[in-house]
Amino acid sequence: MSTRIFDLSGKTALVTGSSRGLGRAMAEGMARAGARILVNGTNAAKVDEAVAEMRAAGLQAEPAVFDVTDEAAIIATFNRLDAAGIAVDILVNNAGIQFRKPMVELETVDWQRVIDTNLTSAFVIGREAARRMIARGGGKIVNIGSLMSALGRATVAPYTVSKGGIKMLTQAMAAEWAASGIQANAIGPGYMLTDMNQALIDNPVFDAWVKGRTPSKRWGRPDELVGTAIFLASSASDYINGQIIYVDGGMLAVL
Ligand code: GCO
Repeated sequence: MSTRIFDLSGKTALVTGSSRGLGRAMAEGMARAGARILVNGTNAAKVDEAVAEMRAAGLQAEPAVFDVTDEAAIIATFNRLDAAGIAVDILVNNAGIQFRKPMVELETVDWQRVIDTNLTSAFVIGREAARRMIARGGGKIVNIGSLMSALGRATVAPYTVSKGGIKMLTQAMAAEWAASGIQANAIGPGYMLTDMNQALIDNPVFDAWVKGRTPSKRWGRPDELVGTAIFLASSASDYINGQIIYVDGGMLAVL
């Protein structure tokens, strides 16, 4: 069996939230596997910087600046891509925010902002991408979940609910779109070394807990998601649908 089953050459991937963090790591990895990346973020300067850095490394990258909570901007982006003859073959719904506060102190506006950014955006962007993928005979959708797709942790309720929803949205996408040639799956990253987690990384008690609770005894690196992202974006996963693969150092496998 050739490794060409992992080849993304000729494919275009929209990766939301890909100017930095996990999204940037997956975008670069998928670009090295041959994909053209539509780099997304809300800050045009940061997106342009990421595109320039990827191009300087010989990778195919284009800017796709929009707020994943702005439905009109999402639709306008897909209409612009249609007009330019650019088909999104692979969608990675990665954009997400964290907001840590006990529920009894949580304002509803903050709850809604997390849900809108982490979950509703995946539905809206997924719907726009799927309409076009169905017309073309298929595509790949990779939703980014979390350990919180499976377990709760105090003070991160909206994030937990959004990531639990990502798992079930993935299964709903499989239920409705698999017959049209779309494979929708998810990745559940464990505790990764990202800006979003910097406060936890810098907290000696939390850092020790992660290292003790994780069988691999360490935090994960963003680049450690690349293999699973390529796998789920490639023809190697054509008969996999509605699944979530946890890249968590074994944390969810053990007590
Ligand atoms: C937290 C963290 C987690 C991780 C990741 C784990 O506050 O517990 O932010 O949510 O970021 O999602 O899978």
